[in-house]
Amino acid sequence: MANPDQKAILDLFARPYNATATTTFEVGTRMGAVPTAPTSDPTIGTATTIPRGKPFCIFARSHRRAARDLCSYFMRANRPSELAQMAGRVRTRLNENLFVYALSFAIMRKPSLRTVGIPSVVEVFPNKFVGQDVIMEAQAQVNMRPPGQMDPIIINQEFTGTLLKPEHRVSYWREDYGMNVHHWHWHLVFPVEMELNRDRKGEVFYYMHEQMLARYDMERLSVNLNRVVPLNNWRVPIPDGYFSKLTVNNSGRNWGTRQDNTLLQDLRRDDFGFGPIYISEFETWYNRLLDAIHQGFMIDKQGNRIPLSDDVPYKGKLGIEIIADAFEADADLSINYPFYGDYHNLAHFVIASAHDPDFAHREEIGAIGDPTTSMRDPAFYRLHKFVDLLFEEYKEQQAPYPVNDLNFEGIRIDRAGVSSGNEVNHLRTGWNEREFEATRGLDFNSEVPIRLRFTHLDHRPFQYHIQITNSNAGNKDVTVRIYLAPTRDEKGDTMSFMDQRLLWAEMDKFTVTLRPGPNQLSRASTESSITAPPELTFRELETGTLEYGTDIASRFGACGCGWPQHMLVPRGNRNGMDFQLFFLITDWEKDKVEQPPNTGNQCRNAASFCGILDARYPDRRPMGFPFDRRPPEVIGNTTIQTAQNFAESLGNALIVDIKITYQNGRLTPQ
Ligand code: CUO
Repeated sequence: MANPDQKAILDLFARPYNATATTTFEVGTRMGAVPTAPTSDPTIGTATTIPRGKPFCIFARSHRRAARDLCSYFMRANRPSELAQMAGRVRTRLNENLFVYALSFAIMRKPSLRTVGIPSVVEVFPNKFVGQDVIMEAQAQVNMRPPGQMDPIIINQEFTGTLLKPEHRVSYWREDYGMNVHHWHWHLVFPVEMELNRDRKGEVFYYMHEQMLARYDMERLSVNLNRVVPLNNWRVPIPDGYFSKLTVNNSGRNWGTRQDNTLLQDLRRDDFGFGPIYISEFETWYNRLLDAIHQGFMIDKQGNRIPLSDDVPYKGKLGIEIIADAFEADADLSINYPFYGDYHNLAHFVIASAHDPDFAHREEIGAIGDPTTSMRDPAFYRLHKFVDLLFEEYKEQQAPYPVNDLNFEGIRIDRAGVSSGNEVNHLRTGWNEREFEATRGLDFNSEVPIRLRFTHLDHRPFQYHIQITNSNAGNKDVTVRIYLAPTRDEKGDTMSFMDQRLLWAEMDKFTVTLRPGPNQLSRASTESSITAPPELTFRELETGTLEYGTDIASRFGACGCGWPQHMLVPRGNRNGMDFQLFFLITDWEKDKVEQPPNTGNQCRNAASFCGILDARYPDRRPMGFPFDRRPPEVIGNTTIQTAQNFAESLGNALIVDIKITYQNGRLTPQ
């Protein structure tokens, strides 16, 4: 049985819509300036300004302020039981999504509260993962079937559209529950304007989203789609519409939809506290950011020049971090928020409101407005590709890494590869299933579990094998970095270094000690530096034999943030698609980071994408190293034109050709 604290907390996550209240609604100003009028309960500040039943959108500044107020209130609790009491007192007056966000935030942030687990968001808000038809079918089963006879409800991968639209070929990826869970958690642990300045937050924003795009493009190439096109012209319509079929609450109210060929328009959503925000302002902000990149400095509010460089940090920050804080944007961290604007956050909002930019039709915003659902919309990737273009423009201004930063004297990779069962350098993908229960997230009573069965891509587990010779006299601590990219472009041609550069997806990164002489390393795919164990369900948390005081986060990987393990490998194709694995060994002496004492043991899963809670990002190199920059023109006698040249010119790197074969059916064991 769960401990009493866990039970009390789970009760707060269950049936989020099953409470009634009225809330006040306040109008803000341009850029979503925060409401200032006091609310009836000063302890929770502006938290009650978001009405119940409406979307909660961290991309809107007024909602971020509401979240900050509520989180500060919850953070006063010192024990889960105290948190449960405090949260229980205010719950009925708060927007359901805001409430769950702030409750999760406090449990994640405060070590003394981390003795309880957070149930999977799939079970808290099933309506953000399955369509209204599924919820109605569940309701029908509850009403009509005798108890004990409920079948799992199958979530059809075609539920939002058909293959008539080419973009739908990757909907299984965009609409994967695990990807969307990851994105919700990522924004929960790297929040904007929440009074916590996580180590290298802006750079993680750049890197995690850049990696998402690399993986999306790998998936697109697997299904014969071209790589995603950046949304660089807001004056022409967006060809691809999106109809999520999801609901924003339990009364069947839909997220806003976007028709094909919708033109983005100036924003006047006073329901979110926005005055007019013009498309032309985004162009101005973007041009200012681009100017800064090309001039090598940004301008702060006093008119000072703030230099941008990834080699020489400014007040401890790399240039990529300074740009990302201004571009994401975080008003508390931006070097000059009024000047560089709120580009990325508000861009989510402009796309989310394209169908009703002035709220004339009283339509809800689209799914791209909530991190729990935004990865479903094809426009999300077009927007983020555009965001990434700017970051890449900056990265291209940086000098190539000097060769002595890339090579590693005395360390040589002799051989490397992967094995899966008895197959070598051949990975296989197919379909698998996972069930969740929707019972507690839905607003009707059922004595038997309502099971949702999701189909998802998966792969056979595999092992990396690396043979390394250490010709130094003593032991060497090293970092092993492993990336994956497709070998060929859309035309079937081998890619140049610069073309393939943006497709390298991190697969793993770990430290190990090499003895002098030959070393044979093996590492399981399940240990990846980007993935996290699945979130815990209500049932697992309820029936777990967790003792009071156990740190659930460190024992069970309940931290949530992390790429889903089942999406680690891209789909590939039926004939066996060519990919390359890139292995690089670097010196831990140059990579290591001094951590604050007695911290850093919690939530280490997926550290590459999610950092470590309460600790510094555990790798000193710029994120994406070495592919974040253009390569040196020449290494030794080799002119660097491809990643193959690059690896061959460094003894401590190796490229291995592999195939990924997709089987259109259930993933079979070895
Ligand atoms: Cu994760 Cu735009 O930042 O969605």
